[in-house]
Amino acid sequence: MEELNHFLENSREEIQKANDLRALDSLRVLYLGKKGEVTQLLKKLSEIPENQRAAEGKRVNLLKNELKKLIEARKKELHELEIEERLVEEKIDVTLPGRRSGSGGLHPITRTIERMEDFFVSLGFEVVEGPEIEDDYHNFGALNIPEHHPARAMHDTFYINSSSVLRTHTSPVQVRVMENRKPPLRVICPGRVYRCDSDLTHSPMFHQVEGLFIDQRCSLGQLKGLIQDFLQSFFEKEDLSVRFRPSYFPFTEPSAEVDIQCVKCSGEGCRICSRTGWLEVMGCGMVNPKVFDNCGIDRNRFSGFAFGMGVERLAMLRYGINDLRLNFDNDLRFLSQFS
Ligand code: 2NL
Repeated sequence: MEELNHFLENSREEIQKANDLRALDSLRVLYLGKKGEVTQLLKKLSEIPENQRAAEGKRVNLLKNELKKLIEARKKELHELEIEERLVEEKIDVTLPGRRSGSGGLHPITRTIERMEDFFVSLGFEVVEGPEIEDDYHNFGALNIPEHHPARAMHDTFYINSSSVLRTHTSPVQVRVMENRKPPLRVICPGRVYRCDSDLTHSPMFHQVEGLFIDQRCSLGQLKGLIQDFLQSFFEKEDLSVRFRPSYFPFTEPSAEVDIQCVKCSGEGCRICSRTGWLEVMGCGMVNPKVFDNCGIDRNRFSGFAFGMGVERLAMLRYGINDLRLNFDNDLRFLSQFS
């Protein structure tokens, strides 16, 4: 009897010491399992003299039930402890501000294109897009760019095969519009263009926005007014100075390049404008009648003007981006400044 009491006290301590359900279950197996100590005791009852057997059996059964109770109680305790621990561990402060998922923004080039489109759309222009792989005729021939013109040279144009190129400007989109529709026409053509040229200020892929206006009587004065309004709106400066310098493009006659007063030094002269006070921002002109002939528009009934600009250059001037490559690196440290 003393032995059994001793065993019970020992077990009680061990059960109390069990720190998790797995340790507790090991004890249960040790005491009450098939080969457990109490089970062994019950088996050994047969070796006890018959007159003591009933009393001894009762004691072992009591022990067994007591152990069962102790283990159940400890199990409950451990369960409760575990719940308490989890409550502490998983406690959330619902008054803390949430972690917001960052929202992206539009790329500065996209934003610039949309800004340009918005201006012209507000004046009744329609945005038109076209293929980036063009045939030689739509990219060059129809635009009166002769066979020997430097723009056709191998070093400027990515050739896909002898007659297909990556478009070097978005003008072929407008050629297709002229071929397929009847004037009056007002279209604005944004998109990717490609030139085999890569250095600090040239990227083999860049973006252009070109515009075309065709009606019965179009004047250079209308073109100048439209371009000046656009640039003053784009740079948000009502009194921005704009000047037109005579130039040459095969597809326009007369042609002009457009300068604005330097956005950095306001014309004082600085590094950005090479001390001239002026920045070249686009080209334009009256559509060359030869282009009308090529595209099936009656040169005697209609006249038109066109213009083109590089998006990267205008985006960089507007946002103060000082390295062309930033536009193509997709570095979030740069991009997140535009969201
Ligand atoms: C520039 C100059 C220009 C055009 C583009 C054009 C298109 C057709 C007919 C006539 Cl279909 N002209 N486009 C005209 C003058 C200038 O772009 O410096 N672009 C970046």
